Amino acid sequence: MTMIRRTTIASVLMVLLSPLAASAANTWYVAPTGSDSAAGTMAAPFATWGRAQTAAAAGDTVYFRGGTYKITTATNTCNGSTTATVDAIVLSKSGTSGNMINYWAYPGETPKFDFSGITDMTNYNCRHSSVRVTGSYLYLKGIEITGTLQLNTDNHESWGVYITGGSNNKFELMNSHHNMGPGFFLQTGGNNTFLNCDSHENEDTLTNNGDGQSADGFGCHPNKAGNTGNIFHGCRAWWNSDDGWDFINSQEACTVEYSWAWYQGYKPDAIGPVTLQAGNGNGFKGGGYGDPVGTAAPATPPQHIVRFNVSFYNKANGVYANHSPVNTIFYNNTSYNNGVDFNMLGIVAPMTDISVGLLRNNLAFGKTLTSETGLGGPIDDQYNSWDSSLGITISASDFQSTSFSGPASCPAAYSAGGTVCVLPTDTTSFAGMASARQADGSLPVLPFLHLSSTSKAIDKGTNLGFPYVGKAPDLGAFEYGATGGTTGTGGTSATGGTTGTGGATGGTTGTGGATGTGGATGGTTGKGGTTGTGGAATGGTTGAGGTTGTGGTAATGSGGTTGTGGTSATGSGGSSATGGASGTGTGGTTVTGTGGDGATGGSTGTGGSSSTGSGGASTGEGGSSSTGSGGSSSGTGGTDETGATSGCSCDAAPGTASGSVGGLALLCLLGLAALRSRKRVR
Ligand SMILES: [Ca+2]
Ligand SMILES: [Ca+2]
Ligand SMILES: [Ca+2]
Repeated sequence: MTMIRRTTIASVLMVLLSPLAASAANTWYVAPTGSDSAAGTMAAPFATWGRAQTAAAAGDTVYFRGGTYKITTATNTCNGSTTATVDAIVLSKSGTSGNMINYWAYPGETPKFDFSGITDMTNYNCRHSSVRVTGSYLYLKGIEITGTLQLNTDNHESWGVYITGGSNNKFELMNSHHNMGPGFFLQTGGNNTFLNCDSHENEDTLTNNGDGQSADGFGCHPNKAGNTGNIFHGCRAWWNSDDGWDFINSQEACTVEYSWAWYQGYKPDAIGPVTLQAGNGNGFKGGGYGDPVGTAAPATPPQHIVRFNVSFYNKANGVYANHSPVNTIFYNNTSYNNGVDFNMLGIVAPMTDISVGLLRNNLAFGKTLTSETGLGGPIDDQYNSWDSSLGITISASDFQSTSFSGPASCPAAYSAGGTVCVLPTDTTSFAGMASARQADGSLPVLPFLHLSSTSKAIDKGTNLGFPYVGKAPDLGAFEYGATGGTTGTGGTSATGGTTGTGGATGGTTGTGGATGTGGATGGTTGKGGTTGTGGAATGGTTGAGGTTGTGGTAATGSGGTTGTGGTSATGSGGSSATGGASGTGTGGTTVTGTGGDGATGGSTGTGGSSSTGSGGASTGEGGSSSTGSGGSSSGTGGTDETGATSGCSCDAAPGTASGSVGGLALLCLLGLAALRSRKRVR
């Protein structure tokens, strides 16, 4: 009797809400022990990524359980060619804006995809791409990629994660290593975000122009006009045979920020380190088109952005203009003990050497500080540590620590799919720079290359529009006294929007803008957060536009890299928030919360609209004792995770339930759940 009644109610709901039912997100599971003929549930997971892709629709989440997925076949064959390309996994199905397809590690577990078993010489004796991304609006998180092979010497590199057409994708906490080619390589596509990813110990041993010549940590080479907005934030590249980051032959600009690179140009896992002659060995390569200028150069070459990065102990250059014909933008980088710390070699077609680079607030120390800066050309070089007008000479005492050493040994020599040498638990090797990330995925906070309290680099920079502490920005990547590190709080909870109602009909507890905090009130070590994504603004954590949702509560600012806590900050609530009206209530509108001393927190929070209520999209600037900004983030109220990162230009996470649609969808989901539970019992 009870069952009949439930069924009836569910059926009625389904009929009434059927136009919305299709949008209800599903969750799928994949496990090394699964089966592709299973239902894809937690209890009966799929076995392969491909099967999960077939099942997943826009808005769905696929969870990969921990363990090793040993891949031995590709989706195509070389067809007799030794130079064709075979793809092991092709992600060709797209999500949509606001409804990405999520491919995520199951929380707390590490799914490892190992491609070193694709050794069949009959079918696969050509180039390999392990995870090829042609789809858009995909969100990959927490997945380990390893073992991409080269099987002959007829080619350049193979590729770990290879983006050839996909746009608006997000790659977070991905770990790509021991591939015979770059860990990540973007060839075509725009607005792809790489957040907190690691790429290390990659070596293209069999590349036809020399062992190690092309295995970069991260390659960004968008080859189509309009492929803008590709960005790397909070990533690390170490011990790759070629370069950490390489932007050669790009039609549009790429950005790398708050990222670290070291030990490039050496053979992975070989103690010494052991030089690879063919491996270039640069930390950050800022563009260029080869020498002589290659045919790939567009009429107006893009200006790549390289800022707030740390580069050290790379074989060749820490920061390198790499024959760019225009001024790459180099701001606030720290470069230490590389062959040359800043090499600004540019070129004018066809092959006249010049000096390029828009350089501000950079900090060089150890070995050769700069080179190729006096060849003429457009170079614009001021407020850097080597600028004689600053009157300073940097020494070790300007840093909390410059102590660095490689590992004493590795468990195994390099091989594709081999063993990582320096584990996250090792806080000694590499000055701890390869050690575990913080809980939110941001980089660890360590004394290495942070400024000492008496550092001559403090306040020697010029204001470039980024948050800073004290009288002026410091030189280098780590602002002294910037607190908050990774999770700075901006001002004291600046509130954006007080009485905004999100969504009139439906939705549950929509929150517009969720307790954002920008700037910081104190880091763990009281040291500046270079990588602080303070106030990774969460714009509504659980569905926006609820009936009683408050629009734009507590704007989220970003402690950001140099965000400082507004100790005496007084967050002021938003004003004139307007409630939702019939499904399009905006929550937390037009709020200008002030957080922190002179910091502003939260503005323009909208909580929930009829379908995609965004709440608390706030541009909180908060929290620096002087001008630390609390976050320039646009929190979307409908997001289930984060509204937007701040301090960085990272993509916002996808929105899910929102406004009235969210409510209806939830009801519908309940109906679906009821139906599914019965179905699976069968
Ligand atoms: Ca190279
Ligand atoms: Ca390279
Ligand atoms: Ca300062």
